[in-house]
Amino acid sequence: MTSHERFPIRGVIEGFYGKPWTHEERLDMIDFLGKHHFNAYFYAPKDDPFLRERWQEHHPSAALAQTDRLIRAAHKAKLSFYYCLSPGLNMEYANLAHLDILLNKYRFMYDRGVRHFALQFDDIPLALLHAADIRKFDTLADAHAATALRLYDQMASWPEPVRLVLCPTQYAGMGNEPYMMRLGRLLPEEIDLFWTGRFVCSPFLTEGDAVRFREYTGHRPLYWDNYPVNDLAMANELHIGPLRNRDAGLGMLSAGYVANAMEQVESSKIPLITIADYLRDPEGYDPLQSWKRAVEEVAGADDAEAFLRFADNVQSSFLNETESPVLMEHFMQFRFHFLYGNREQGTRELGLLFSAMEETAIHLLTRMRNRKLSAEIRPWVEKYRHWAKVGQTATVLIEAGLSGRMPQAAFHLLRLKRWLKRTEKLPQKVCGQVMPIFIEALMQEVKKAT
Ligand code: LOG
Repeated sequence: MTSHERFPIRGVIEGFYGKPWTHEERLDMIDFLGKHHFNAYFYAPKDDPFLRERWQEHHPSAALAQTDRLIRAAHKAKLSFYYCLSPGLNMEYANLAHLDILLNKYRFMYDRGVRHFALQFDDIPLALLHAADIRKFDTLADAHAATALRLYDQMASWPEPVRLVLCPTQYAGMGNEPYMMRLGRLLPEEIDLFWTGRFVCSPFLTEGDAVRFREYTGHRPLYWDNYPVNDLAMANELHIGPLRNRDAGLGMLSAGYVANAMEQVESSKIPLITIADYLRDPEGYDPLQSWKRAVEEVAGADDAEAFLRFADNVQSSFLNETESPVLMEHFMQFRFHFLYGNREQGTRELGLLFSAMEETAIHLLTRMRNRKLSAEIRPWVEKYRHWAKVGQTATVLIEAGLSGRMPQAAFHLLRLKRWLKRTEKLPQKVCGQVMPIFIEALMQEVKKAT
């Protein structure tokens, strides 16, 4: 094998569905990436119509002035600025006029200083759509390869060298799907192929899979990791936990690693710092240690403790199923006290726990220094505050029950049910099943007692 830099491409892609980042947010992110060991920013918001739905049209001139500033900022930060077009919704691959429009659109950005381009065919049908294409090409892979090769060939005549990256239509799997194998075989290795691993959101990325991908396709994968992105079906999750379960050896086995970020740009910085740590030193990477440092940096040293208390309850994702480990531990202890120890003391501690939870929520909502972060996480903190209220009501119910004050207990039971209803109406994922299970256990005790 030829010598190879570890993770040659270390990027972030603005590649989510939803409201694209603003110009200011992009400038801030580019600055952040430059300071954190990344070397590429991929401009690919799914909802910029001039990249995808209306790919044949020119960008409006107001947007272009901003793009110029982004390109300059990226280069100043030593990042490659990747301009990414997604023509596949309606492109006729056999149509030379379409190919010219596409080439001219890239050329337009080349003239503004861009040297890195992506051609994206994700999230389109796997079948050819136009009659002319069906006549000309055997398969979709042939059409995609022909398009990429023609573009690349013409780009080669431009004064300065450029890079081209392709996102296949079947970007998840093993790499041995007929489409992927054929595409890989038809394209030279220098055109990198994006790959999200076995799944769209892959719980693990392994060395074995990377080796096999190369055997099947002839390309080292360019990882498109769908973390921390939280669009579409994941919109109720806030992905602020650390990167996990990416093998240490991927650096030498891949063309690079690109993280798809969240619409919540400030919150994205937390997982992105852990990703930068992983990319810098995959063997030494320690998710929890890296996470704590990331939170300290983004939330600020004064607010890090409160943020981490909250974030412990908002980390479940396809990377990590464990939710609310600290809260869970408290509940286990409470059960011990309740069954075998000092019930009053156990209940008192439970009360303190839920007051601290509410205090943490209020702190983050009103006093956190990073106001942008505070605003982005608000819906999840609100849900957390609601769980605190549920917990507090549950605690006074337990106290009333223990001291035999049955009318009060009945009253607090009603209040508990009301808070529970309000809380369950909030769709944000916070505390996972840990709070519901605690309340369910309490309800069963109540049933036994009445
Ligand atoms: C899209 C991506 C989206 C992500 C997560 C790729 C290559 N494309 O299923 O834009 O943010 O999933 O929902 C995708 O992953 N398609």
